[in-house]
Amino acid sequence: MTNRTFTMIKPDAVANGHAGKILDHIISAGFKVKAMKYIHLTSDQAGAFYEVHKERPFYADLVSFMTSGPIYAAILEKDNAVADFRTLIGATDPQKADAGTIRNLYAKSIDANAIHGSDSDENAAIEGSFFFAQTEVF
Ligand code: 3AN
Repeated sequence: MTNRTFTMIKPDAVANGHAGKILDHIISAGFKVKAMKYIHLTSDQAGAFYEVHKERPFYADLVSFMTSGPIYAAILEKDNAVADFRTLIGATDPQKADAGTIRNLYAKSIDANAIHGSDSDENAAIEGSFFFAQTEVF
């Protein structure tokens, strides 16, 4: 079934000049960009986006990292989008990410891990609508 996922190319990857290569990797794997924006999150926005992690010890560092520079946020479409995209990006910890995955190629640490991918269809819809109005999705 064709469906959607949500991604962010994170501040580390943008600052390191990897955003173009990562986007090419995503499109070459068969994902279509349905919406995209270049945005520098405020602390309030990043805090709200990661609300589910509020009690985790890394929450403050995560919010601080995600506001350290601009990101690309995007809605992507493909058959089996959520699972296939998680496979494409690799494990959260780049040391554990399979060879050839985006995190294996472009991420340095578990907190600065280059890219986000939704973990369920439900969260993909929630996260996509956090960033985009329906009129911005094509
Ligand atoms: P994923 O992005 O792989 O779904 P989540 O949802 O468990 O991972 O975590 C959200 C983000 O929080 C991760 N992308 C990573 O940047 C950060 N994070 C997760 N676990 C840790 C950790 N143990 N230490 C530091 N940052 C973490």
